Amino acid sequence: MTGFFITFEGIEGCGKSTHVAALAQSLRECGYDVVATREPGGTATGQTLRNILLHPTGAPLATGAELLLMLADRAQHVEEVIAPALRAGKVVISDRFVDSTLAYQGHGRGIEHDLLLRLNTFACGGYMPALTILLDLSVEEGLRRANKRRGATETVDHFEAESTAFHGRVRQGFLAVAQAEPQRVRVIDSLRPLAEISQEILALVLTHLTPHAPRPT
Ligand code: T5A
Repeated sequence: MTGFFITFEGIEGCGKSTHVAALAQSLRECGYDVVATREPGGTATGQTLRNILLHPTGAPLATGAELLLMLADRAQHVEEVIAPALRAGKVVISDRFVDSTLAYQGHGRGIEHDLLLRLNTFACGGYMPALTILLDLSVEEGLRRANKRRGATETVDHFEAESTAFHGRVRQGFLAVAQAEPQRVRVIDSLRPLAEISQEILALVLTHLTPHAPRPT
């Protein structure tokens, strides 16, 4: 049996981590075997890469280095976590995946789209999400929420420190992916109460799951 692969995408502070956790819990309560994971940092190797990516020391990371580290994280993540879980028939939910590369390194940094598609294909080894939830929110509100969650003690990471214009391009990048692949990518308005969004996501996911990953007996 093959499992079902779901990804969550969106700008900083749009609510991905919150909704990944909520969906995983709801699906487990329904009897599904769920693996919740994230990028970058879904493996031990990936956690090391995440530290370099989010808090680089010394000179700023070159754009190409940033991209290749994201892809190294993904290749390891697919081989070590995602592929085995899907082969075992589990529901895999990842906080960020290929679309983040298209939005951040493509629209944000300006790396050519076709190159990113080819490199993503290589890093994914053929594993692509069947369903992607894009939590859409204004940049201002996303950064406000991210700042509030971080509090006074945690430092701003490399991406959060980018300009509002950068995050605006990233948001447009995600919306462009959704427009190009409306069957896979579902846009959810994230400027609503948490419970309302969670319910909508769960209902959407259950309509997709039923034929693909039957509830275990
Ligand atoms: N990256 C990643 C790339 O550049 N390329 C890539 O290929 C990949 C994979 C990862 C960084 O890496 C970059 C993108 C990222 O910048 P990260 O720390 O994982 O860094 O950053 P994010 O994924 O952006 O995680 P955040 O924690 O910043 O945002 P989330 O997970 O979207 O938001 P969340 O759930 O933590 O919510 C933020 C706050 O808002 C509240 C929550 O309670 C929380 O306090 N909230 C709401 N409040 C009111 N109403 C709602 N509806 C709310 N929903 C959430």
